[in-house]
Amino acid sequence: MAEQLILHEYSASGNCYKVRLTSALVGRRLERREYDIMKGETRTPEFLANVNANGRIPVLQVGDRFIPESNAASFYVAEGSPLIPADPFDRADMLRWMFWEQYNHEPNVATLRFWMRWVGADKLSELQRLQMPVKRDAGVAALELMDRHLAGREWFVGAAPSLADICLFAYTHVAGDADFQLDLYPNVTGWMERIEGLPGYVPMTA
Ligand SMILES: N[C@@H](CCC(=O)N[C@@H](CS)C(=O)NCC(=O)O)C(=O)O
Repeated sequence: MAEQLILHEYSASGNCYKVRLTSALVGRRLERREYDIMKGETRTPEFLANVNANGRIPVLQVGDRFIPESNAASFYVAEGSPLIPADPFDRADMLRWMFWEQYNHEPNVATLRFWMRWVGADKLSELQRLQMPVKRDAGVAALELMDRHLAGREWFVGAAPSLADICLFAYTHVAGDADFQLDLYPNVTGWMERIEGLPGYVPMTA
């Protein structure tokens, strides 16, 4: 019998969507447990002691073990599927894009989305207000780089969809929530349509 997978999550989070979309694409069942991050439900002593000492979701529970970090959790779910390239160079290149996503894309695009749509402009701290233009420039640079990379290719790595595409899709397709103009990046929008056409695709709201 396949092991039980439980996703500890907040469904509006793109990081959590990565794990859900991966599991839908590879046909692995996930049980879902919802936490309201706006109420600090991932910061309780119980959560910190038993689920993730880092106080964040997503966390994938595999039996009685826990994997925090969206890209690591998605990797676990995708292991053995065509989303993980067999070729060592392509596999490393996939990881390159997943690390890049966490350093250059998510801290800018996702953070701005959270600040603008969840926290609200009037509730931002002085520091957050100062950081907004820096994050916007960095987010635009990330989207531009993606658009250039996708010129003349269908997927981020090699000739087939990989986990890199899924991890990059999660916050790219909702970048409009943070007022990024996705229509400026035609290669990115074409790529997003290809992901939405993959067998098993589920939208973020599913
Ligand atoms: N690098 C982590 C980031 C996780 C993260 O920032 N999670 C946010 C939601 S997207 C969270 O749990 N926020 C609640 C909190 O920090 O209290 C990942 O990729 O999973």
